[in-house]
Amino acid sequence: MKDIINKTLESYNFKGKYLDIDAINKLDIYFKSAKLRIDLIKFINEQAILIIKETSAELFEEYVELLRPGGNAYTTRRYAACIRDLDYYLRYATYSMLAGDPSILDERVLNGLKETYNSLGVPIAPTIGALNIMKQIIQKQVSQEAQNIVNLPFDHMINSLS
Ligand code: CYC
Repeated sequence: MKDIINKTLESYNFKGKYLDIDAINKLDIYFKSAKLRIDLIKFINEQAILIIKETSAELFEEYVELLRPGGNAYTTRRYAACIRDLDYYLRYATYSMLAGDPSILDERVLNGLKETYNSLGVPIAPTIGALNIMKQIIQKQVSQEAQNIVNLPFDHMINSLS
């Protein structure tokens, strides 16, 4: 799991260089956004259950067939797995928002996920749909500045599954 600080230091250490102005500027922006990131993830943590509820409601409204016999979220076990997956996405997204880096998502969520989903018949398009819905639900409730922070993990997960 990496954040923007250790990723930058690792790269400059590897080159054996002092941090240059690019690195300093990047870290300066990151440190200045610290309070915003903390407030944002605090807000998301408090709203997590509602965000997941709303995401699943919109997802199953858009893809009703998932809940019908033959659908991937049909049966309580699969429905619960789907809600659990939504919770994973949201929780790891908050870690990544705090870190300012998406590598946490690669390591903990995305590596091998597409293959697992394909082998279990979990449809990718509605999963991407759910990530977009979740992103928008959060975007609607936060400032413009916070929206940029929210974009990073969701766009990263969406791109990785696409
Ligand atoms: C299953 N989701 C799974 C499985 C994994 C994950 C590994 C297979 C094992 C299991 O059932 O638990 C995902 N596991 C993760 C992730 C992490 C992890 C992300 C990182 C922390 O440890 N079905 C739908 C919807 C979608 C869905 C579109 C919800 C968005 O129709 C999800 N995932 C879904 C379902 C299953 C699943 C239904 C069970 C599939 C089955 O067993 O038939």
